[in-house]
Amino acid sequence: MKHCVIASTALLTVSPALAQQVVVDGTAEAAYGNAIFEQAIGTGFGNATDGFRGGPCNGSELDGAFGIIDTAGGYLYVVLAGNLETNFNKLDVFVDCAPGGQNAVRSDNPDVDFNGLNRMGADTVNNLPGLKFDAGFEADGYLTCTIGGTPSTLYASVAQMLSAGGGTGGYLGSSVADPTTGATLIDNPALGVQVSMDNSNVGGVDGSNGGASSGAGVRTGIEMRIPLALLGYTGGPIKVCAFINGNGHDYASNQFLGGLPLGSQNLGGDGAGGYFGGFPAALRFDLGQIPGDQFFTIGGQAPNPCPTDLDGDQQTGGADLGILLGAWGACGATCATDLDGDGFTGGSDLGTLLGAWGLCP
Ligand SMILES: [Ca+2]
Ligand SMILES: [Ca+2]
Ligand SMILES: [Ca+2]
Ligand SMILES: [Ca+2]
Repeated sequence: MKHCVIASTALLTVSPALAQQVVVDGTAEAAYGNAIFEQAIGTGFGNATDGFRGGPCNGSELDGAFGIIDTAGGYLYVVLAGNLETNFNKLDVFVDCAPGGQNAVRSDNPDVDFNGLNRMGADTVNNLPGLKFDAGFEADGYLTCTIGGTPSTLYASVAQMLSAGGGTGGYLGSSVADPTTGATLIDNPALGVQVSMDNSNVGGVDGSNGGASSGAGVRTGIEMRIPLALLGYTGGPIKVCAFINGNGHDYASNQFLGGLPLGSQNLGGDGAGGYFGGFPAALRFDLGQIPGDQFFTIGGQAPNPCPTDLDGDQQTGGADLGILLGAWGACGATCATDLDGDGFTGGSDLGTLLGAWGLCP
């Protein structure tokens, strides 16, 4: 049993008006700051080139990870930048945010997504291993989503991952086009969870299947908002392991956040591209045996060092001033120009911008 509170690490500072700066629409707004992790290898599950926000998408890639722990508002926000092919491939997301949990996935967790979580777990009857995480990563919660059909529809489920198995979980629902943002949105008010998909990215990594490639610059993909209370959050940084998986949660791609080493092709079921299928123990690889961390950590990063750089060119200047003046007044949904978080873009924000004029620190 380990404890995920790391007292020496400062949490990301968030403004009280964060909810006005972050909308679950599939885009990492400025409030997310820089990517925590950027993908470095080409996808083995198809380079996405279609460019439709909510329509069909022909590839799956995970280009970058963004996250915010909003302790004031009570939510974890995560953006997994990239694409999810509209063929019902899966995005599997594991969250380590509390003491205990599962370093080796069990097969007696809640039955969600056609028992897909437990399909990845160990087979205790026949003594076969399941999916195992890096040392020190003990998942407490699980979220999976998948997209397909006509029109393209997103589906998602969540589950607890308790040290001794059991727990609760269930289906979150299917997406509708959000009337405000146009995003593909699943809103589950009973649990407080929202999941959105923006599949418009055509940049990021290529389809070189393990070759050197960069996910830098992509800020659209799957965005989720999960109540910290639902996660059993106990404070400190939160670790996330996310990867693209096959239809039946039984054939892992090479798109992991944090990433796999250069040259890595799809892990499949055995870690080397082979397939087992069946139930459970469809995945039998140990991420602890693969170099590097196949997870990323939210919290403990420095806050955005240059929030006044609204156009991302590493300096605060005339273009940023223009953006701020153009947004003058009550804040819209994605209000990066509301630098003091009071819900308005106004004089105090202008003063902050002018005071930061010049190159970013
Ligand atoms: Ca967003
Ligand atoms: Ca844990
Ligand atoms: Ca791409
Ligand atoms: Ca590893």
